[in-house]
Amino acid sequence: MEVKPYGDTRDDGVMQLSFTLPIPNSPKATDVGKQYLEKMGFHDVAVAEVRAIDPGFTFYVAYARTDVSIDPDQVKGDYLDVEEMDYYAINTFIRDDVGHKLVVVGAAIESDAHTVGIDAILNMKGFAGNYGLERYPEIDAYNLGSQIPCEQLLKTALEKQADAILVSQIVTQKNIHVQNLTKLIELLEAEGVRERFIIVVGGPRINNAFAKELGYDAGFGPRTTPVQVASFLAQEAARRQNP
Ligand code: B12
Repeated sequence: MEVKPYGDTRDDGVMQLSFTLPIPNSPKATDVGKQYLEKMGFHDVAVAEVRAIDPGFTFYVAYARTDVSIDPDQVKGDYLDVEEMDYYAINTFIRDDVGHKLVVVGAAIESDAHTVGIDAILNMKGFAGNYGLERYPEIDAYNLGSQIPCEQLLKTALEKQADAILVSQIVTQKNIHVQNLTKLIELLEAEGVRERFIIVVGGPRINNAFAKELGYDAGFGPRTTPVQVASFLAQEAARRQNP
Protein backbone atom coordinates (compact mmCIF):
# COMPACT_ATOMS: atom_id res chain seq x y z
CA MET A 1 0.00 0.00 0.00
CA GLU A 2 1.35 3.40 -0.98
CA VAL A 3 1.89 5.90 1.84
CA LYS A 4 2.66 9.62 2.01
CA PRO A 5 4.03 11.77 4.85
CA TYR A 6 1.60 12.39 7.69
CA GLY A 7 1.36 16.04 8.71
CA ASP A 8 -2.10 16.80 9.99
CA THR A 9 -4.27 14.10 8.45
CA ARG A 10 -3.50 10.74 6.87
CA ASP A 11 -1.71 10.98 3.51
CA ASP A 12 -1.85 14.78 3.38
CA GLY A 13 1.80 14.67 2.27
CA VAL A 14 2.90 17.50 4.56
CA MET A 15 6.58 17.51 5.44
CA GLN A 16 8.85 19.64 7.59
CA LEU A 17 12.04 20.54 5.76
CA SER A 18 15.19 22.31 6.86
CA PHE A 19 18.05 23.38 4.65
CA THR A 20 20.65 26.10 4.08
CA LEU A 21 21.20 28.16 0.93
CA PRO A 22 24.51 29.97 0.31
CA ILE A 23 22.85 33.39 -0.03
CA PRO A 24 22.63 36.41 2.34
CA ASN A 25 19.41 36.75 4.35
CA SER A 26 17.83 39.65 2.42
CA PRO A 27 14.19 40.74 1.97
CA LYS A 28 13.80 38.29 -0.93
CA ALA A 29 15.46 35.33 0.83
CA THR A 30 12.08 33.90 1.92
CA ASP A 31 10.85 33.79 -1.68
CA VAL A 32 14.10 32.21 -2.87
CA GLY A 33 13.62 29.37 -0.37
CA LYS A 34 9.91 29.02 -1.21
CA GLN A 35 10.48 28.93 -4.96
CA TYR A 36 13.32 26.46 -4.56
CA LEU A 37 10.98 24.02 -2.81
CA GLU A 38 8.31 24.61 -5.50
CA LYS A 39 10.94 23.78 -8.15
CA MET A 40 11.47 20.49 -6.30
CA GLY A 41 7.76 19.71 -6.77
CA PHE A 42 6.45 20.71 -3.35
CA HIS A 43 3.31 22.82 -3.10
CA ASP A 44 1.49 24.75 -0.36
CA VAL A 45 4.94 25.86 0.78
CA ALA A 46 4.99 27.77 4.09
CA VAL A 47 8.39 29.09 5.12
CA ALA A 48 8.29 29.12 8.91
CA GLU A 49 11.82 30.27 9.75
CA VAL A 50 14.50 32.19 7.84
CA ARG A 51 17.74 33.01 9.64
CA ALA A 52 21.17 34.27 8.68
CA ILE A 53 23.64 31.74 10.05
CA ASP A 54 26.54 33.64 8.48
CA PRO A 55 26.67 36.79 6.30
CA GLY A 56 26.51 34.61 3.17
CA PHE A 57 24.27 31.75 4.36
CA THR A 58 20.55 31.52 5.14
CA PHE A 59 18.93 28.68 7.05
CA TYR A 60 15.29 27.72 6.43
CA VAL A 61 12.60 25.71 8.12
CA ALA A 62 9.55 25.18 5.89
CA TYR A 63 6.39 23.11 5.69
CA ALA A 64 5.30 21.87 2.28
CA ARG A 65 3.11 19.25 0.67
CA THR A 66 4.27 16.47 -1.64
CA ASP A 67 2.26 14.28 -4.03
CA VAL A 68 4.95 11.60 -4.01
CA SER A 69 4.07 8.35 -2.27
CA ILE A 70 5.91 5.09 -1.64
CA ASP A 71 4.98 1.43 -1.18
CA PRO A 72 7.14 0.13 1.69
CA ASP A 73 6.67 -3.45 0.43
CA GLN A 74 8.52 -2.56 -2.77
CA VAL A 75 11.63 -1.49 -0.83
CA LYS A 76 13.97 -4.47 -0.90
CA GLY A 77 17.35 -4.78 0.76
CA ASP A 78 19.62 -6.86 2.93
CA TYR A 79 18.20 -5.89 6.31
CA LEU A 80 19.16 -7.53 9.56
CA ASP A 81 16.51 -10.08 10.48
CA VAL A 82 16.83 -10.42 14.24
CA GLU A 83 14.22 -10.82 16.92
CA GLU A 84 15.09 -8.18 19.50
CA MET A 85 15.07 -9.68 22.99
CA ASP A 86 15.60 -7.96 26.34
CA TYR A 87 18.61 -8.29 28.64
CA TYR A 88 17.10 -11.11 30.70
CA ALA A 89 15.81 -13.09 27.72
CA ILE A 90 19.19 -12.80 25.99
CA ASN A 91 21.06 -14.21 29.01
CA THR A 92 18.58 -17.08 29.30
CA PHE A 93 18.79 -17.73 25.57
CA ILE A 94 22.61 -17.88 25.66
CA ARG A 95 22.50 -20.26 28.63
CA ASP A 96 19.87 -22.53 27.08
CA ASP A 97 20.49 -22.32 23.35
CA VAL A 98 24.20 -21.57 23.03
CA GLY A 99 25.30 -23.51 26.11
CA HIS A 100 28.40 -21.50 26.94
CA LYS A 101 29.30 -17.89 27.68
CA LEU A 102 29.75 -15.76 24.58
CA VAL A 103 33.22 -14.25 24.36
CA VAL A 104 33.28 -10.95 22.54
CA VAL A 105 36.30 -8.80 21.62
CA GLY A 106 35.74 -5.28 20.33
CA ALA A 107 37.76 -2.30 19.12
CA ALA A 108 37.86 0.71 16.85
CA ILE A 109 40.48 -0.47 14.38
CA GLU A 110 43.52 1.03 12.70
CA SER A 111 43.60 4.86 12.54
CA ASP A 112 40.13 5.38 14.05
CA ALA A 113 40.39 7.15 17.43
CA HIS A 114 36.66 7.29 18.21
CA THR A 115 35.82 5.23 21.29
CA VAL A 116 32.31 6.39 22.16
CA GLY A 117 30.53 4.10 19.67
CA ILE A 118 32.20 0.86 20.74
CA ASP A 119 31.93 1.93 24.40
CA ALA A 120 28.19 2.47 23.96
CA ILE A 121 27.82 -1.15 22.91
CA LEU A 122 30.30 -2.75 25.32
CA ASN A 123 30.61 -0.59 28.47
CA MET A 124 28.84 -1.84 31.54
CA LYS A 125 26.85 1.36 31.93
CA GLY A 126 25.58 1.04 28.37
CA PHE A 127 23.70 3.43 26.15
CA ALA A 128 20.15 4.70 25.66
CA GLY A 129 18.88 2.92 28.76
CA ASN A 130 20.46 -0.42 27.79
CA TYR A 131 23.23 -2.17 29.67
CA GLY A 132 26.36 -2.73 27.58
CA LEU A 133 27.58 -6.25 26.84
CA GLU A 134 30.09 -6.18 29.75
CA ARG A 135 27.11 -6.26 32.09
CA TYR A 136 25.65 -9.51 30.70
CA PRO A 137 26.47 -12.47 32.96
CA GLU A 138 26.47 -14.73 29.91
CA ILE A 139 28.87 -12.55 27.90
CA ASP A 140 32.59 -12.06 28.50
CA ALA A 141 33.34 -8.79 26.75
CA TYR A 142 36.79 -7.32 26.12
CA ASN A 143 36.94 -3.72 24.94
CA LEU A 144 40.38 -3.01 23.50
CA GLY A 145 39.63 0.68 22.83
CA SER A 146 40.57 2.63 19.73
CA GLN A 147 43.36 2.71 17.15
CA ILE A 148 43.84 -1.04 17.49
CA PRO A 149 45.73 -2.60 14.57
CA CYS A 150 43.86 -5.49 12.92
CA GLU A 151 46.72 -7.83 13.83
CA GLN A 152 46.36 -7.00 17.53
CA LEU A 153 42.60 -7.43 17.44
CA LEU A 154 42.94 -10.84 15.82
CA LYS A 155 45.69 -11.90 18.26
CA THR A 156 43.45 -11.03 21.22
CA ALA A 157 40.43 -12.72 19.65
CA LEU A 158 42.45 -15.91 19.23
CA GLU A 159 43.91 -15.72 22.76
CA LYS A 160 40.49 -15.20 24.32
CA GLN A 161 38.93 -17.83 22.05
CA ALA A 162 36.35 -15.27 21.08
CA ASP A 163 33.04 -16.17 19.53
CA ALA A 164 32.63 -12.70 18.08
CA ILE A 165 34.75 -9.75 16.93
CA LEU A 166 33.11 -6.33 17.14
CA VAL A 167 34.63 -3.60 15.01
CA SER A 168 33.87 0.11 15.12
CA GLN A 169 34.52 2.44 12.20
CA ILE A 170 33.48 6.04 12.62
CA VAL A 171 35.76 7.94 10.26
CA THR A 172 34.81 7.42 6.61
CA GLN A 173 36.79 10.24 4.99
CA LYS A 174 38.35 9.09 1.72
CA ASN A 175 36.76 5.66 2.34
CA ILE A 176 39.35 4.85 4.99
CA HIS A 177 36.77 2.60 6.68
CA VAL A 178 36.56 0.43 3.54
CA GLN A 179 40.34 -0.01 3.56
CA ASN A 180 40.43 -0.82 7.27
CA LEU A 181 37.48 -3.20 7.20
CA THR A 182 38.83 -4.98 4.12
CA LYS A 183 42.22 -5.33 5.78
CA LEU A 184 40.68 -7.16 8.74
CA ILE A 185 38.71 -9.59 6.59
CA GLU A 186 41.74 -10.28 4.39
CA LEU A 187 43.87 -10.90 7.47
CA LEU A 188 41.33 -13.36 8.89
CA GLU A 189 41.12 -15.15 5.56
CA ALA A 190 44.90 -15.27 5.17
CA GLU A 191 45.17 -16.83 8.64
CA GLY A 192 42.38 -19.30 7.78
CA VAL A 193 40.23 -18.23 10.74
CA ARG A 194 37.46 -16.19 9.09
CA GLU A 195 34.77 -18.80 9.78
CA ARG A 196 35.78 -19.14 13.42
CA PHE A 197 34.23 -15.79 14.39
CA ILE A 198 30.99 -13.92 14.13
CA ILE A 199 32.24 -10.59 12.78
CA VAL A 200 30.21 -7.47 13.23
CA VAL A 201 30.91 -3.87 12.29
CA GLY A 202 29.18 -0.71 13.46
CA GLY A 203 29.35 3.01 12.91
CA PRO A 204 27.31 6.01 11.82
CA ARG A 205 27.76 5.24 8.13
CA ILE A 206 27.51 1.46 8.32
CA ASN A 207 24.49 -0.62 7.36
CA ASN A 208 23.90 -4.33 7.10
CA ALA A 209 24.05 -4.55 3.30
CA PHE A 210 27.37 -2.67 3.17
CA ALA A 211 28.84 -4.86 5.93
CA LYS A 212 27.78 -8.03 4.11
CA GLU A 213 29.39 -6.79 0.89
CA LEU A 214 32.68 -6.42 2.75
CA GLY A 215 32.45 -9.96 4.12
CA TYR A 216 31.08 -9.21 7.61
CA ASP A 217 28.21 -11.13 9.19
CA ALA A 218 26.26 -8.03 10.14
CA GLY A 219 26.44 -4.25 10.15
CA PHE A 220 24.90 -1.82 12.62
CA GLY A 221 24.31 1.86 11.98
CA PRO A 222 23.58 5.00 13.98
CA ARG A 223 21.61 4.73 17.23
CA THR A 224 22.34 1.01 17.59
CA THR A 225 21.61 -0.24 21.11
CA PRO A 226 23.46 -3.00 22.97
CA VAL A 227 20.36 -5.25 23.08
CA GLN A 228 20.16 -5.23 19.30
CA VAL A 229 23.77 -6.38 19.09
CA ALA A 230 23.45 -8.92 21.92
CA SER A 231 20.25 -10.32 20.36
CA PHE A 232 22.03 -10.79 17.04
CA LEU A 233 25.13 -12.38 18.60
CA ALA A 234 23.08 -14.80 20.73
CA GLN A 235 20.85 -15.88 17.85
CA GLU A 236 23.73 -16.17 15.37
CA ALA A 237 25.81 -18.21 17.86
CA ALA A 238 22.86 -20.56 18.45
CA ARG A 239 22.28 -20.87 14.69
CA ARG A 240 25.93 -21.83 14.15
CA GLN A 241 25.74 -24.32 17.00
CA ASN A 242 22.73 -26.07 15.46
CA PRO A 243 23.06 -25.48 11.71
C1 B12 B 1 33.66 12.90 19.82
C2 B12 B 1 34.24 13.02 18.44
C3 B12 B 1 35.64 12.99 18.31
C4 B12 B 1 36.56 12.79 19.50
C5 B12 B 1 36.59 11.29 19.84
C6 B12 B 1 36.83 11.06 21.30
C7 B12 B 1 36.60 9.65 21.66
N1 B12 B 1 37.22 9.26 22.73
O1 B12 B 1 35.85 8.92 21.01
C8 B12 B 1 37.91 13.32 18.93
C9 B12 B 1 38.04 14.79 19.27
C10 B12 B 1 39.16 12.59 19.38
C11 B12 B 1 37.68 13.21 17.43
C12 B12 B 1 38.69 13.16 16.51
C13 B12 B 1 38.49 13.18 15.14
N2 B12 B 1 37.32 13.25 14.51
CO1 B12 B 1 35.61 13.10 15.40
N3 B12 B 1 33.88 13.26 16.08
C14 B12 B 1 33.41 13.18 17.29
C15 B12 B 1 31.89 13.42 17.26
C16 B12 B 1 31.64 14.86 17.73
C17 B12 B 1 31.03 12.48 18.09
C18 B12 B 1 31.25 11.00 17.84
C19 B12 B 1 30.54 10.24 18.92
O2 B12 B 1 31.08 10.03 19.99
N4 B12 B 1 29.25 9.89 18.69
C20 B12 B 1 28.39 9.23 19.70
C21 B12 B 1 28.36 7.71 19.48
C22 B12 B 1 27.48 7.06 20.56
O3 B12 B 1 27.76 7.49 18.24
P1 B12 B 1 28.44 6.57 17.14
O4 B12 B 1 29.90 6.72 17.15
O5 B12 B 1 27.73 6.77 15.84
O6 B12 B 1 28.13 5.08 17.65
C23 B12 B 1 26.85 4.50 17.55
C24 B12 B 1 26.63 3.73 16.22
O7 B12 B 1 27.34 4.25 15.12
C25 B12 B 1 26.97 2.32 16.55
N5 B12 B 1 28.35 1.86 16.57
C26 B12 B 1 29.52 2.53 16.54
N6 B12 B 1 30.54 1.68 16.62
C27 B12 B 1 30.03 0.43 16.69
C28 B12 B 1 30.62 -0.81 16.75
C29 B12 B 1 29.82 -1.95 16.80
C30 B12 B 1 30.46 -3.29 16.86
C31 B12 B 1 28.41 -1.84 16.75
C32 B12 B 1 27.58 -3.04 16.78
C33 B12 B 1 27.81 -0.59 16.71
C34 B12 B 1 28.62 0.53 16.67
O8 B12 B 1 26.50 2.20 17.87
C35 B12 B 1 26.78 3.40 18.59
C36 B12 B 1 25.66 3.61 19.59
O9 B12 B 1 24.44 3.76 18.92
C37 B12 B 1 31.57 13.22 15.74
C38 B12 B 1 30.45 14.08 15.18
C39 B12 B 1 29.11 13.55 15.58
N7 B12 B 1 28.29 14.42 16.12
O10 B12 B 1 28.84 12.36 15.41
C40 B12 B 1 32.90 13.58 15.08
C41 B12 B 1 33.28 12.93 13.78
C42 B12 B 1 32.96 11.45 13.84
N8 B12 B 1 34.73 13.12 13.73
C43 B12 B 1 35.18 13.36 12.55
C44 B12 B 1 36.54 13.60 12.22
C45 B12 B 1 36.82 13.96 10.80
C46 B12 B 1 37.52 13.49 13.18
C47 B12 B 1 39.02 13.72 12.94
C48 B12 B 1 39.58 13.07 11.67
C49 B12 B 1 39.26 15.23 12.97
C50 B12 B 1 40.66 15.63 12.62
N9 B12 B 1 40.82 16.18 11.44
O11 B12 B 1 41.55 15.43 13.40
C51 B12 B 1 39.61 13.09 14.20
C52 B12 B 1 39.87 11.62 13.96
C53 B12 B 1 41.06 11.17 14.56
C54 B12 B 1 41.18 9.69 14.29
N10 B12 B 1 42.40 9.30 14.08
O12 B12 B 1 40.22 8.96 14.29
C55 B12 B 1 34.07 13.37 11.53
C56 B12 B 1 34.06 12.12 10.65
C57 B12 B 1 33.69 12.48 9.25
C58 B12 B 1 33.76 11.30 8.34
N11 B12 B 1 32.71 11.07 7.58
O13 B12 B 1 34.72 10.59 8.31
C59 B12 B 1 32.82 13.59 12.43
C60 B12 B 1 31.51 13.00 11.86
C61 B12 B 1 32.69 15.13 12.62
C62 B12 B 1 32.42 15.85 11.31
N12 B12 B 1 31.17 16.14 11.02
O14 B12 B 1 33.29 16.14 10.58
N13 B12 B 1 36.36 13.13 17.15
